[in-house]
Amino acid sequence: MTVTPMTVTPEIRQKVAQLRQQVQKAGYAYYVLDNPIMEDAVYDRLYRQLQDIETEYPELITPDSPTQRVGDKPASQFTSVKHNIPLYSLENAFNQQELEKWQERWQRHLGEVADFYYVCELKIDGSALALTYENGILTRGVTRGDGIKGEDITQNVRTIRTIPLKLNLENPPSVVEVRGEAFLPLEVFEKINQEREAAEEPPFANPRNAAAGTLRQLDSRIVDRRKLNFFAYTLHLPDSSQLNSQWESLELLQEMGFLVNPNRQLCESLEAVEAYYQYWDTERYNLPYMTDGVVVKLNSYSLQKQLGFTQKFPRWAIAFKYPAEEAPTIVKDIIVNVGRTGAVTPMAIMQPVQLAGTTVQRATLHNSDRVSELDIRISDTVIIRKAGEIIPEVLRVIKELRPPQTQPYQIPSHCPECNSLLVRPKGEAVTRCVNRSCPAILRGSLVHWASRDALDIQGLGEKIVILLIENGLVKSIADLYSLQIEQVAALERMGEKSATNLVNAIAASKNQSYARVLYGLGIRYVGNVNAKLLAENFSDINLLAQASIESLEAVYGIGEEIAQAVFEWFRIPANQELVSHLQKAGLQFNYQAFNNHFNNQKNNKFYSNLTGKTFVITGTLPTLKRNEAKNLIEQAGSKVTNSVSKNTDYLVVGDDAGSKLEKARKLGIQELNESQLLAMLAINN
Ligand code: 1X8
Repeated sequence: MTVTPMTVTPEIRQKVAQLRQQVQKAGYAYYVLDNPIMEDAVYDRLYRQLQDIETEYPELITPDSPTQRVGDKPASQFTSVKHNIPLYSLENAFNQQELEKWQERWQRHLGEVADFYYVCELKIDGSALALTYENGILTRGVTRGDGIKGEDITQNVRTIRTIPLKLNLENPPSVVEVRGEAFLPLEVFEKINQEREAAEEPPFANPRNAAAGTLRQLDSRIVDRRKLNFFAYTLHLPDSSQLNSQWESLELLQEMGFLVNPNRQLCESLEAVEAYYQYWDTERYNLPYMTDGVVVKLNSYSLQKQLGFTQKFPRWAIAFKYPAEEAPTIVKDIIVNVGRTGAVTPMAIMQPVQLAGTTVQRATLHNSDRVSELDIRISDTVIIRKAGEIIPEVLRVIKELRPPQTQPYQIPSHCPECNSLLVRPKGEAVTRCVNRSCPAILRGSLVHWASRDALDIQGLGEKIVILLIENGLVKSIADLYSLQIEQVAALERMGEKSATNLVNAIAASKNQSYARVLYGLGIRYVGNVNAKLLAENFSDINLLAQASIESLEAVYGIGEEIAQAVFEWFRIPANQELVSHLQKAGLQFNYQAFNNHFNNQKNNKFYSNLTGKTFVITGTLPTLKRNEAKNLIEQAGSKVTNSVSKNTDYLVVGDDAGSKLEKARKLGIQELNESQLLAMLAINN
């Protein structure tokens, strides 16, 4: 069969323009206004239609099409480019006095100023970006860099849904430059850190580092999944006479389609600025993103112009920072902690100190390289830092305050828990206890199993875990499920009531999802996000246990290292035995079983004959076009319909699935993703 190229008719052009406008408007309402104007399913359909036409007529694809946010291949590197206008940093004020001094300074510089306003904005803990729009189209996104030159990360910037690909302006100027802060919502930040800890990678110290790290990812598909966001705060137009103030700029940025932080305020005096600062000092903890201060700017552009810049800073703005969550203290001892994977983490034990609202007396030193780098010693004065929910860390040692006759610290050669020789594989930062029966490993595994994001067993904390192990009641995770109330009640400081509660909580954990169970097993690199991915793609633990490295890697989001780690975990006989014991105990090891109450179904639908079955497809599948999926299903003797009803046997679910998925879940219809669909079709052919 020969394919004749289609000619683009005016009708098609018009249809594409219309679809783009609809999809763009819906995206704007959803992401920027946080106020959706259509159902997900309707959006899906429009997006899909647009995508289909663009596939058929690639010559119609434009860079501002809403389908063009995520690139299909990673960049090999980023290029360094010069900023159109340099990015200055801000002078800091740490207290009221410094703020007043700043006001005196600019007033002295200007002479008498009749009246003025300040604009107060929240200072976002993120990474600054400079965006260039040419004739209204986003053409460049650059990191701050050193303020003169930055890295061109346009491909990554395009994935941020609150950055318009096209400005909402009737007659856009030839060049518009927009600046703002790219940031990670705290929820995403915490997820990323959990994943990193599961992978034994050091967590990001703060959302700023995490945002910067994400923006420098070469693969824009990964950036896309990280859900960066962006607040715009500076606007440069070619004709500077068009704007009179920062406040007007913010309003225009908003009209142009940007997300502008709503918590801005015009202030008539420094007193008003201080009140704003005080208000947000407590209120900032209720925001879904991190702020570390208030940016105060003189509102009037004419005053800004008269003041200009020093070598480093604008004279007309200042960052009024909240006190750093850092504090000095003294090291009393350095110990090592053996984790559930056998990894040895050196920890500093310190004189208790108040930090970010809590008393801190332990800080992580990460690994032995970090210990050598810091050259931390017992009796040293150190600065510790706490960011978000992370364990505090030692930031630096104040060597000037070191007393005489201290000794450099050396990581012990033997495990403090089981006394076996510790090993540090070549090229790795982590020192490990490799004794499989080290009590520290069992203890850590049980604590992890019971933790909030795993099986969430209330009352099973470290203290109880230690008691259970010391009394020989628990030698493996599976033993938890055969604990008797009397056994637990006999433990120190355990009554009948708390023992009953604990045994009940353990029993209740049998209802936790397969994904949580997978996470709880503590497989290296499998944090809760990866656990979900694995559960969705290998609907049953036996499929996962038998999966090849290639099929694991074929899951979108599962990389080589994770695939390798999962594969190896299931090759270890003790792990196979653990899974089998947990299965016998009644834990969930099946995705459908959990979601759709197929527990009691004798013949698993997954492998059944497909003749006469009814499928519905929703969302965008990763590789198959909808028509291709439909053809394949029909070849297997099933039919594909458009809407979900009680007669639907399977719902094939892609990205951005909408109301069909909701309805299917209500009806308990079995869900399949693309790889499951393909596996099922392969089995039936
Ligand atoms: C940095 C930041 C600014 C603002 C918010 N967050 C930041 N991190 C703002 O003006 N709203 S301005 C700025 C800078 O100029 N270096």
